[in-house]
Amino acid sequence: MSANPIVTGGAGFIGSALVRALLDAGAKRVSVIDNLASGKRENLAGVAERVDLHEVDIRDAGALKPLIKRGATVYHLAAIPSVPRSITDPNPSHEVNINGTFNVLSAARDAGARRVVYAASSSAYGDTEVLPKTESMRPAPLSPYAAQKLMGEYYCSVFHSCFGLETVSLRFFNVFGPRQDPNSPYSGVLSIFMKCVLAGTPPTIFGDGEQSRDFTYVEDVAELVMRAAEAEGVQGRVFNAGNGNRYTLNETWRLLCDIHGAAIQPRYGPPRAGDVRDSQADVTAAVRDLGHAPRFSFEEGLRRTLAWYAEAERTA
Ligand code: UD2
Repeated sequence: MSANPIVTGGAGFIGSALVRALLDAGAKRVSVIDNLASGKRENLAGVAERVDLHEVDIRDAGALKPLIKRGATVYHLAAIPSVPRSITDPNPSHEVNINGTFNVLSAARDAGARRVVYAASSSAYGDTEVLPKTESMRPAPLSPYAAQKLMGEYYCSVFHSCFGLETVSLRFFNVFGPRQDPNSPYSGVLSIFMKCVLAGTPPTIFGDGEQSRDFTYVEDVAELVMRAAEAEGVQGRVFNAGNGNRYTLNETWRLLCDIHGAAIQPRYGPPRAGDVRDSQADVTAAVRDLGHAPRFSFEEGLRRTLAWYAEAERTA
């Protein structure tokens, strides 16, 4: 019998979407490692009976080690995300994103795991002169978070070259969708936009709103992550996990208002430290080598996400 897939951060927004996708794709059970700092049990509602949830912090190497099984595929998504949080309070994000990743890779190596798929970040690129951003460009992180996520990639590649552990790093590009928590000062911008449009209140846009992002729908990311676990000849490599488009925040807010039938002017505040100006993925390598095939246009992703938040508010 093959080992159950393991998802670190599996009670989080992206992790729980991946858990659902793995179960839909035929996994009997999924093992989740999550300290429930930002992850939530309710994110696994409806699938909890097929999930073994281990409330363990990846900084705790001793507790982590026995949970990684021989032959298992490990999806390493546990992290402290957020550019601004890593600037306000860099220590915890350093410890989780770098030391925790090292612990996951070490445990995977020691156990003889089959492969580790790592959630890297598009922030690694920083500001590039050319768009879209391709994997061959030199990384130029602009924040501790970006540096930490890049270090995780380097560790993945070195665990492959030095220890023979199969790893694949995917640079996630601004993932959005159902279950993204809008209630923290560090929440992703689209979750905040969703909350504002439903409440009829203006969001605060940091800067002039002309910064752009390649917003990627969470189900497309989950699908790509699973493809990365199976693809041949990609061990040790790094791929963009984006949609391939980019929208400014001003365009995005307008689009969301149009979808909802609202007309609300945003507020503007000072630009945020550590922010990247423009972000757009070249997905050529992911399409060619991983079979990446995003199914959701940005607008369709926005519609689905808005419907989910509206329903969550209605039933709260
Ligand atoms: C970065 C990464 C992303 C992922 C994420 C995890 C880039 C380009 N992207 O996302 O891939 O790793 O980190 O946290 O580095 N903003 C507002 N108002 C708000 C909140 C945000 O204007 O209330 C702006 C923010 O200043 C930024 C944009 O919205 O320009 C996106 O911010 P975000 O925090 O959603 O994501 P970002 O781009 O830091």
